[in-house]
Amino acid sequence: MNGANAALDRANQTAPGRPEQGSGEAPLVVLVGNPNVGKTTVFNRLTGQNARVGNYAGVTVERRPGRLRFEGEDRAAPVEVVDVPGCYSLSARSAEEQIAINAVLGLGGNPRPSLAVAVVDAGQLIRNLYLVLQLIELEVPLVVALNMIDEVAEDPPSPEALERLLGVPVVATSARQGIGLSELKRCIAEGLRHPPHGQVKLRYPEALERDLEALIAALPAQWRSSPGREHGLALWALTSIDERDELAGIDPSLRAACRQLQARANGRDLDDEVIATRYAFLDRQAAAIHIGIDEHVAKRAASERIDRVLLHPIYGFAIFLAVMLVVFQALFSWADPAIRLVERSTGWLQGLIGDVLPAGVVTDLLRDGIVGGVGNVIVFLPQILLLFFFISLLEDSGYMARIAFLMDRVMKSLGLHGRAFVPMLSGFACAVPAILATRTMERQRDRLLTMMVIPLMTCSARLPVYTLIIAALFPPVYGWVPVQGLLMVAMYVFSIAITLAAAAVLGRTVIQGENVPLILELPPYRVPDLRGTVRMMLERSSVFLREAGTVILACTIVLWALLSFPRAGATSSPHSLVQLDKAGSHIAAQRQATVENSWGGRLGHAIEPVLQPLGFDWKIGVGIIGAFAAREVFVSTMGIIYGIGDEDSPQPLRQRLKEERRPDGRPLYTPLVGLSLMIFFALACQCMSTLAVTRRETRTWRWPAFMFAYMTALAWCASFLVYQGGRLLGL
Ligand SMILES: Nc1nc2c(ncn2[C@@H]2O[C@H](COP(=O)(O)OP(=O)(O)OP(=O)(O)O)[C@@H](O)[C@H]2O)c(=O)[nH]1
Ligand SMILES: [Mg+2]
Repeated sequence: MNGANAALDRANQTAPGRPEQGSGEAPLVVLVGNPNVGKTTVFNRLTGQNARVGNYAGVTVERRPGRLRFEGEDRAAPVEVVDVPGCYSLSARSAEEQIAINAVLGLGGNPRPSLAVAVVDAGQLIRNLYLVLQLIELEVPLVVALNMIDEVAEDPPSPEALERLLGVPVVATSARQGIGLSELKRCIAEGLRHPPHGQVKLRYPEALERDLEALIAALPAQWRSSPGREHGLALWALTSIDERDELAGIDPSLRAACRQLQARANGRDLDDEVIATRYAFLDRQAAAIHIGIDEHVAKRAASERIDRVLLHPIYGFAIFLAVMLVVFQALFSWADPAIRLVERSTGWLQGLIGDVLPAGVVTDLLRDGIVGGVGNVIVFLPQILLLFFFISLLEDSGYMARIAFLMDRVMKSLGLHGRAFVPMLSGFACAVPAILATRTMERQRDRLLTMMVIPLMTCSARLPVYTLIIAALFPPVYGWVPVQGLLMVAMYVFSIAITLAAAAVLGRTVIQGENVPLILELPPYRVPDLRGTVRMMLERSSVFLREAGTVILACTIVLWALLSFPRAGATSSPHSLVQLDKAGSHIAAQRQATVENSWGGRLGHAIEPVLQPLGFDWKIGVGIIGAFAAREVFVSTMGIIYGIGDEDSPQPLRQRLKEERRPDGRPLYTPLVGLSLMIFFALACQCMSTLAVTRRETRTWRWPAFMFAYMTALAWCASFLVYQGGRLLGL
């Protein structure tokens, strides 16, 4: 017996909603609803979790469980609550909608929930109720959360009327403001005790009803239940099962029956008959549930007026660039005091360690490896926090969705799926969730193509590297031009351009296929929720610090060891040291010799010939090797390399790089080297987690291997062109 049938079977044998019968297993409540109606916000409120929320469709792409406790109520047993991706109906096609449907119906190996909480947007009730009708037809025990009630405060739909219409409990909520949630919890508790079933009976066309009878006869034995549910299942099968669906575990004879009906349809559009009947019913009821139309029209008109400017082909792009410039200039100037503070404290700590602890390997490891290496990465925490602050504002206001919409024209002209840009934008934060976000695309080909190019977007791990290079090698302003901010924007624009170009090329060669039109829904503009923003910043900083404390720390220690052993004296010739007269520079030179003669130094020298054409020396080479584990390791490695030589006067790393000279007194690192290095980091595939998640999502090593190869080759070639081109121009 396959998974789907087993699940439905199990559900049919045990009465749903009687969790006490189960051997102590927690009852399961699934949150379901259209995209962007606030399911995750409700989920966070019910469980106290911090799941990601954003003002556009398709934020949640995974099934996420949590625990609900009814404080002070008779039910002390925890209840499992599951948040799922949004879906417009139960007959959906994309991978992420499939996750939602499996969770609600208990298909694909999921347990069947004891209760579903349908979250609906009070401002878009008719469209949202379509899904609710489907759930009722399938006799899913249901409670409705009439969410976003704050947005329609002047003329709210009536929960009582809705309750009468549907026959299930309806609670008006504002998940964002925390209104109506204890009432919702109470309803959930009650619903688990006495499963509420809806009362809607739709009249489908005669011919369709006859088709349904044929399908009911073909339902597998395990799906037999009440006549109402069988009717609902037949309807669901008719509109969901076809050649292209990816439903796992559907009974073959049911599949055959569906195909036969669809083939015999004779020009009738079966889907359309079902959809039209449901909408006709909802339209008839609109007046009864007091759907206030006027206010929404006014609100929408305001949104549209703003959109006329922000989505304008010229002003729209200009504003987008201006917004980016402001964000990145702010990233530099606002973060700077905090960065200095962290820099000073690491320097102070290094000095302290040197003073307090006796000289030796352990002290060196602590001072140069751990504090010097990881400290140089933590320096960037303020900036990462600011970046996430801005991303959160852009997402929550609804502007991110507009950027995606703006880009849609460009995307189409390049032959790309319009939806691909939303995951690409989340690549600004991190490629890993961005790759998961490709699940919103229906076709495997579009997903694959998008996944292959997402790591080219400027993720937050590149930020420390760019900042270090820009701050060390470029002036803050030139005249009145904000050089550093502009350069950063240029790096981001470059990454968008190269991502699109790579997708266009790959889409015509390695991953071919024709495009499908985009249906991108623009969310209404909303005032960003600062509580959520702050929570997200806290969460991101804990992720960043955890990574700094684990992966980066481990890599840094390894690199420190590579760069510190074998120790000087054993390898450096005594003659060269005798010539140095001053004791201080003697020691410094000796330590630099240690680094140069260490295993790491030799490794750097060994790969220097490959990197020299790009303008990089062996020190950068060592940093690049480390960066293949995680990009930030580049910064910590440079911190070690430049820290080992001079612990008497610890200086911020960017200061050190700025003052580094060649023997003839010219600066060692020129802006051209910096540019070449940034281009390298923009393009090279230097992230183990990205490769791992690509492997997981594509279920083969072929694609991550391809990703690694093409990106790294691209990085080398582009840096080569930049450096050699710059040299030819005399830079
Ligand atoms: N005004 C208002 N906004 C809300 C409310 N609930 C959620 N929001 C906002 O609506 C947007 C979407 O919220 P999410 O919780 O991410 O919605 P979702 O249904 O999980 O969305 P997907 O995961 O994309 O399907 C966010 O900007 C929230 O801040 C509410 O009750 N009132
Ligand atoms: Mg969500």
